[in-house]
Amino acid sequence: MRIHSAKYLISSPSLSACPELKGPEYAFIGRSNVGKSSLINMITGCKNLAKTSSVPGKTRLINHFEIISCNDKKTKEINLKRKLSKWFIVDLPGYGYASVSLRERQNFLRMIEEYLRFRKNLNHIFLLIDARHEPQKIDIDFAFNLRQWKKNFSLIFTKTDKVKETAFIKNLNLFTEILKNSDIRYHRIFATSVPKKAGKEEILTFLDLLNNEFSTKL
Ligand SMILES: Nc1nc2c(ncn2[C@@H]2O[C@H](COP(=O)(O)OP(=O)(O)O)[C@@H](O)[C@H]2O)c(=O)[nH]1
Ligand SMILES: [Mg+2]
Repeated sequence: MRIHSAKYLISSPSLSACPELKGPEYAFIGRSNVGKSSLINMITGCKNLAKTSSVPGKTRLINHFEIISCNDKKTKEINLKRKLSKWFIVDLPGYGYASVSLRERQNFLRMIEEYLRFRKNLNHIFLLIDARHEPQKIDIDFAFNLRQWKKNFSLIFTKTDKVKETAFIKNLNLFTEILKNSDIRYHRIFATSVPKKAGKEEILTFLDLLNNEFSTKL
């Protein structure tokens, strides 16, 4: 799959404020600063699509992006229209940012929960985990929530360029072991690095598959 275009659509303070959209939607969720926005930019090939920041806690809204992709790499410009598909990416506020008040954190979580549980065209969730750390309770708790809400999700380990491979594999195994022991099922695992552009093609291929499944569901 090739990205034809990607554009910012809208930022919404709640599920009810989100626009009704036709087409599959994919949410990227994880701790504040885990690399959600950077990853969205890498996948779409648009450097400044989602706002990234070294200061955590910046995203406070549900941010929608509209993506037009083309399935056939060899498609000539003249045939392009027929092969294009429209889908959406959502950049969510990070959970667990300590420097905002407890009340504010709870409000974010409530907003995220409502969105993830009840968004009609949400086709898959990507839970982002920082590859540098051993399993963090807050991430495990979030995976628990996803199971409880009966949501399909995949894991993306981010910032793999910042950790030795042996340490990353250890962290990954510990994490998946905990999920396995708790009977939490996930679809796929991806390892990414934004500076190395690692994981991009794998995620795009998976999204293509999910897009096709979504259209047969209709
Ligand atoms: N080295 C490295 N830094 C990254 C990677 N992904 C994100 N970052 C950095 O981590 C910080 C937070 O990224 P951002 O995408 O804003 O995180 P978000 O809060 O989850 O949206 C920024 O300074 C990014 O440049 C990565 O794969 N490798
Ligand atoms: Mg962000």
